[in-house]
Amino acid sequence: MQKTWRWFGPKDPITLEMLKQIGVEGIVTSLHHIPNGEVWSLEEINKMKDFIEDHGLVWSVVESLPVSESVKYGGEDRDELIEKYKESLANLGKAGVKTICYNFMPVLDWARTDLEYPNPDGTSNLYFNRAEFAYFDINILKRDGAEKDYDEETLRRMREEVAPKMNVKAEKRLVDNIIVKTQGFVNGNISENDLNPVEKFKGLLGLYKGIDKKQLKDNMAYFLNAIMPVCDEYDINMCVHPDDPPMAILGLPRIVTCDQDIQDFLDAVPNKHNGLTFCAGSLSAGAHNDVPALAKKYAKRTHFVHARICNVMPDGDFKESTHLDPRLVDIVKTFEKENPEVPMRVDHAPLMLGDEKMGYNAGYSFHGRMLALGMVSGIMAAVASQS
Ligand code: DNO
Repeated sequence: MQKTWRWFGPKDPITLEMLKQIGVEGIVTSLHHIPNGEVWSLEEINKMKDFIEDHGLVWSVVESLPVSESVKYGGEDRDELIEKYKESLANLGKAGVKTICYNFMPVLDWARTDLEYPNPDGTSNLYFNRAEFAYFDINILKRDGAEKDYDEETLRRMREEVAPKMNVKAEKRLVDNIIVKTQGFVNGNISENDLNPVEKFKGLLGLYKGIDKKQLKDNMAYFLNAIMPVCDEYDINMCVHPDDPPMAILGLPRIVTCDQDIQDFLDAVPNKHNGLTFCAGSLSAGAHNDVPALAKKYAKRTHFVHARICNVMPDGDFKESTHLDPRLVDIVKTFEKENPEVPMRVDHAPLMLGDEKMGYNAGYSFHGRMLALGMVSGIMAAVASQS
C-alpha cells in the first residue's frame, strides 16, 4: 500500500516537511477553503498540487469532494449541484488527481461523544458512548419518538449514569463533540461559528422527512450514474466512505453500513470507477461486521484504505483499538496481497506526548498518528518478508 497522510492544507500545524521525515509518500487532502457545492477550478487544484509536489510528495487522494446535502435527499437543485460536482471532477482529472473519497451520510458525517477519553496509560482516545448519545438525542435535540430507537439498557444507563452528571457545561460539551468539533473541519454542516448549532441541526434533520433507506440508496445511484461518464473519461476512482458508526442514527437512514449495503451500491452502478474507501474503523464500530472478511471480499473494489479498528463493548459503546490489533494485521495482509498499490492512511490515533495542547482536529494527532504509521509500516514490512 502507498503510505499516505491526511493533511489539512497550508494552515495545518503539521507541515509537509514533517511528513517527509516520517516516511509519508502521498498526501490526502481537500480544498477546504472552497465552500461545499462550489466548483473546484483547475487553477485552485493546481495550486494545491504544485505546493505538495514542491515538497517532493504527491497528491494521492482527495478527501473529500463533499456531496451536497440536497444531492443526498434529492432536493430541487440536485441536478445543478451534480453538474458542478462533475466540473470539479473533470478539473481534478485534468490535473491528474484521480482518487476521490466522499460519503453519502445524511446531515452528520461521523459521530463521537468524547474526543479525549482518558486511557490508563495517560493517552486519550475518541469514544462513542451510546447512553450519552441517547441523552443528546432525547434530552437536547428532543427528537420526536427518539426513545423508541434505544434499547432498555441504554435508556437505563442514560437515566442513571448520564443524566445525573449533566449540567449546562456538560451538555454544551456533548453538543460540541457530537455536532460541532467533528463536523467543521470535514466541511460538514455545522462549524464552530454557528451560534445555535442545535437549532440549525434540527432544521437539517427536517430535510430528511420521508426519506428512507431505499430512497437514499436510489439517490446515491442517481448521483453515481450521473458522474460515471466523467470518471470514465478521466479514469477517476470514486470511493465512498462507510457510515461512521455503521447504523441508522438520529432517525436518519444510513446506507453504507454492512456487507449487503456495499454489495448493493456496487451492483446498482456496475462500473470499475465506483468503489469503496475501506475504512476498517467505521465498519468495525458495528458488531455485525466481520471486517477482515469484508476486506477479503472487497479488496479489489477498494480504492483507498483507512487503517484503524474499533472495539465494540457489549453495551454498544466503542473505542479505537491499537493499530497493532490482530484484525488490522489481517486486513493489512489482505491489501498487501490483493491490492498492493492502493493508498492507505492511518486514521484516528490517540492524543499523546503533548498532542493534546496542539489543537489538532479531533482524531488527527501528530504523535499518535506517527506511532500508528510506524506500527502499520512494521506490519507491512513483516508481510513483505513472508511473501
Ligand atoms: C473522519 C473521516 C470522515 C471522512 C468523510 C469522507 O474522521 O473519516 O470525515 O473523511 O466521511 O467523506
